[in-house]
Amino acid sequence: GSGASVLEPFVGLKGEHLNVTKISESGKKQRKNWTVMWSVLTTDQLLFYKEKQHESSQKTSKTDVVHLCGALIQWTTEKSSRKNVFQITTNTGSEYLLQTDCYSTAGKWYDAIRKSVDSSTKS
Ligand code: I3S
Repeated sequence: GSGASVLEPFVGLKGEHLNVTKISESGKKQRKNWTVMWSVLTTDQLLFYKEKQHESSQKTSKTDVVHLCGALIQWTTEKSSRKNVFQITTNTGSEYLLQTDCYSTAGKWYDAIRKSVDSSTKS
């Protein structure tokens, strides 16, 4: 059906505000610039929107798509002074840091993204 790519078990993760910064693009270091993004996880992509998306809304403000096939995800305490920071490295050499002050929220996203990485990388 429609929306089949949105993981049903991750209902609680359809969208949430997370702090995000892209620190590398195609292997080239970027200036760190933390931004609050409305983040949506699908089976093989992490989508970042400037604003929360409403299901009725046709307009989209998607600003970045992170392809999770072949990506790496790891917790890091070295790349930021913030707490609960994890890094996603894509197979094209882009690096993102994601963070939220709530430990359980960060853990929930880490686990779900890792599952998407694993399942999209295997298939
Ligand atoms: O890794 P850095 O350079 O210490 O990251 C900090 C900077 O991005 C800083 O901005 P300026 O470069 O304009 O000073 C940010 O305000 C900080 O939040 C960054 O450090 P954290 O530890 O928050 O990731």
